Amino acid sequence: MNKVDIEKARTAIAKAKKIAIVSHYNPDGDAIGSSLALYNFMENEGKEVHVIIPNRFPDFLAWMPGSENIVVEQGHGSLAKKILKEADLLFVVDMNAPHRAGKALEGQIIKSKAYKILIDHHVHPDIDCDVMYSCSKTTSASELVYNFLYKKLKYGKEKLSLAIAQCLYVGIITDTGSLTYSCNYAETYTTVHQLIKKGVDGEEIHRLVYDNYSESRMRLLGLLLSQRMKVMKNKATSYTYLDADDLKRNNYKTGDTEGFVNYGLSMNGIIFTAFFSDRGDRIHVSFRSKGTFDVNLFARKHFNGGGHRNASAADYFGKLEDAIALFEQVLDEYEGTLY
Ligand SMILES: [Mn+2]
Repeated sequence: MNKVDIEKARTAIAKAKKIAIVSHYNPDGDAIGSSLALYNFMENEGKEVHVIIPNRFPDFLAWMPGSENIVVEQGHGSLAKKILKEADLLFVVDMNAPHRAGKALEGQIIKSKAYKILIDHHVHPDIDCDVMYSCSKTTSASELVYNFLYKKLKYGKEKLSLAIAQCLYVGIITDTGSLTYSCNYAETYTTVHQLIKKGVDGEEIHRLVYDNYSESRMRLLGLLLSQRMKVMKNKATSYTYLDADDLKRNNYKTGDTEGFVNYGLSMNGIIFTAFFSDRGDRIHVSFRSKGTFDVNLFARKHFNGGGHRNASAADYFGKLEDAIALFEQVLDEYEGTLY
């Protein structure tokens, strides 16, 4: 963000009366964390503000300050539409293109006459906003919200409430596996230092987020590791999958498989992994890698998806076995780079 953008953002916030904040489909800790941090900030500024997400967020985030007021488009379509129509300022966070907010919200975001500000950490933003704060060399959208408010726009630290700090902290730890990947930035630890100083209890938040799993998640994880993992040591690659029947029999709920993809990468000798899950209307695929193998490029080239160098995702419209077959087949192209 240059000086002009910073001034534009400052003016837009000062003038705004009704603010909407929107984030991506299958919202994760960073989507909810960055949205709610902005929500709590704007509410303290006396604004009328709403967070809109396309579908349900995972239960382990339901303790977060302001989460009780989140509007879920799925099931509350007309309310979401009204809020978006009336908003004079729209924040788009943790997503780089309107379609990431799902079919129903995509058109409404594009058509919205509100002043638009993007705050995101995915590469190649493909969205038309008045102010674009996009930076991929950072842990999370939540860290960017911190930078946006307290470094770029220079709001005083007295405006960093405990609630805001908790939301930002959740976003940072959930997008980095509790600061184990995508986090080699000195600046991140300075930010975390500020959040802890504000009173964030990192140990308690870790328990709330990670030691709060549903029985269905634990059953699915057991099945995944024991029967749904293929390891190709000679290609430094593994993959895991869950078919529609697996999910149904184990009472899958949104968020249950969050982070499952990482298990395929946590073996020695493996630098690339994918996790396929059959969502009925599509196969959702997540990719992870260690080091320089670029899964953003991989997802773009073969699965019409995208994301970051070490973490990306895509939706495959077809059968699970065809998605897996395509994955195995294209691995041959990476002899010499991957293995
Ligand atoms: Mn994120």
